[in-house]
Amino acid sequence: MTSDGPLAAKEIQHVAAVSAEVAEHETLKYHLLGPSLTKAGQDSVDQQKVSEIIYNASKGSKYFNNEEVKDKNLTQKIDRILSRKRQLERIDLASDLRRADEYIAELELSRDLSQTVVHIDCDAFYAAVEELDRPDLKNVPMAVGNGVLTTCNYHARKFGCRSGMAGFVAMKLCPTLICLPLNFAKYTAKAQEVREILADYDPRFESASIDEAYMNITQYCEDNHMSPEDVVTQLRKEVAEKTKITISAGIAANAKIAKIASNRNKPNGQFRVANDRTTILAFMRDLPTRKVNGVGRVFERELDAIGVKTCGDIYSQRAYLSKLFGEKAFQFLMQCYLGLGRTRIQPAEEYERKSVGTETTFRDMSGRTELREKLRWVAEELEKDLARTQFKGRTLVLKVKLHTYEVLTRQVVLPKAVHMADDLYNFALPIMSKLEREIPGMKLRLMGLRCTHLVSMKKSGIDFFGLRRQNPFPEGDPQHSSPRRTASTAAANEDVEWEVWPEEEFEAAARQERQDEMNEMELLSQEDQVPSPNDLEEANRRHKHGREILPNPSPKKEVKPKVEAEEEFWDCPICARPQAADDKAFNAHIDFCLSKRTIKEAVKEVPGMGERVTLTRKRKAGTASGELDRRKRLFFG
Ligand code: TTP
Ligand code: MG
Repeated sequence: MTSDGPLAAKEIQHVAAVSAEVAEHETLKYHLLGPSLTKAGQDSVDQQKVSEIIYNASKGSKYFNNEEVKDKNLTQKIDRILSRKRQLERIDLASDLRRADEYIAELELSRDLSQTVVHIDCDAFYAAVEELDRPDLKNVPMAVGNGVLTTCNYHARKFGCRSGMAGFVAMKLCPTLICLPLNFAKYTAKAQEVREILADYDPRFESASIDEAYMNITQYCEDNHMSPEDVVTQLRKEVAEKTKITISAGIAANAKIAKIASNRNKPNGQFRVANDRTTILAFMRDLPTRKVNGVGRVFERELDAIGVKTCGDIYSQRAYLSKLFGEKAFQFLMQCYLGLGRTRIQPAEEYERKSVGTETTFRDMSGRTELREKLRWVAEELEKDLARTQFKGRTLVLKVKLHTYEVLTRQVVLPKAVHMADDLYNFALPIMSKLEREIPGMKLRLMGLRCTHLVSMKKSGIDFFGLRRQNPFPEGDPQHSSPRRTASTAAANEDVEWEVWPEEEFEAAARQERQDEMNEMELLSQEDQVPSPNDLEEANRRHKHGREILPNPSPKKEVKPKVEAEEEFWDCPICARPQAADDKAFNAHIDFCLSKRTIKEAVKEVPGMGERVTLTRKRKAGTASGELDRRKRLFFG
């Protein structure tokens, strides 16, 4: 060792410490860029500069400190993932590799290229609606929302402003930004005008939020002898003429790709990914993972750490994914790599809900009376939500966020299904009191109540297996949480595990991540000022807004033939289940049953796959049969 050896070692240590700090701040700065980093209209923005401004503007705030803690935790989690990966690299993963390849083969069998799915999304929606009343704001940077921006027009986006950003940060990026207050009634009315036009193209379109929807235009193209591009051009033109706002659209073989594609030519544009396997694989290959609905900020960083930056990178890591991220993530990622997604599009109200809940954020609150008043208010909100969705809950979950940002949830199984505010309050109160005893002087900044194990209050119907649903959850049966699950259980069928499609779960998780970030941002914007009750009310409405489910309007252009007869059913000769007495639907069902059998036989013939098929039947989601069952829903809705 030379004489300056010890010094060099110290220097190295110092440099390492500094670079670790720099790296830490880099990830934090990236984190601070916010939930809507992938929003359209920001290609020319210098994100480095934006992140510096956000960093400096929020430094020292409670929000900043919390983000710093979250970022450190994530960095530690990533270190654990990497060390696990290093361990795995030393062992033989041949069986995992084979399993992944078999899964790919199986997914390929489920690939459905027969449908044309469109995702439409209004451009800068709230801002566009406001501009109709204030045309003078069309050509200047403008945003909607005061404490936190809900959106901004494309001029403002060039400065780095975007939804989910604290207003005072946005003003630093663009000092001339004009911020308008929210007016939900106007946005809801305009959304309804758009939806009325969509119903003419696909009466069974699926609203995904206030300004976006999925449609299946296969039938429309066929009936009108038009190409998908022409149909969508016509639809966009019609929306622009009648509602005076513009929409963008993505056209693809499934919902996942259509959603990614609708962002490609925003604003006022459309993009099609052809229904062709090679085109789809090429499209996914270079796509950054974050562009997929369901990959949020956290998952993006975890994937990046193991070298997965694009969906194409997933393939080379396929043997590790299940062990590093779990089976569901493995399935979801393989589907992303292959560009597979659901083709079933249905009115949002037909989805079975797993839970109904509400939560509210506020400035630090403590004290027996205040917390009880807040709990009462939350219970009343939940009663409204349950009434609208027509559910009662058998389990009640209380969620609180402490002033330290720690989130706690506690749940109770109820002796009966409840939906009234009094009951909700009375059952939640003991849980909250227990928390108060555990945490003396408990100070909260968020409180929420959620009902799970839902019991439907709706009338019965026929499910797509042809099984008649008679309000299937006897109130004393907490096991069966949704009509879908009971239908599955009652069917006692080997293929019924179709209901959990991993993308749904990942999309829900990413949505939750965005909402949590929006809440945090809101609190940051309130740190220096006392929000009025109005501000709080507005914030709570904003969180809910857009996820309200309204029935689809009826089509105006033509009355489509009724698909189902009211009370008559025919038995399917293959599966023996009753089906709606309608020629077309009945034939489609028989085709489906036959094709299912053919595919099963084909799968069995692939060497080494017979065993796999048996295994996958036990698995919850993403199986070939699962996809077919989904397709079947398309026929029967
Ligand atoms: P988006 O479609 O996400 O955004 P946008 O329509 O404003 O812009 P783009 O052109 O990129 O589609 O959301 C639709 C509306 O929902 C948006 O105008 C405001 C509201 N919104 C919120 O209230 N909170 C949010 O976090 C986001 C993202 C949107
Ligand atoms: Mg939009």
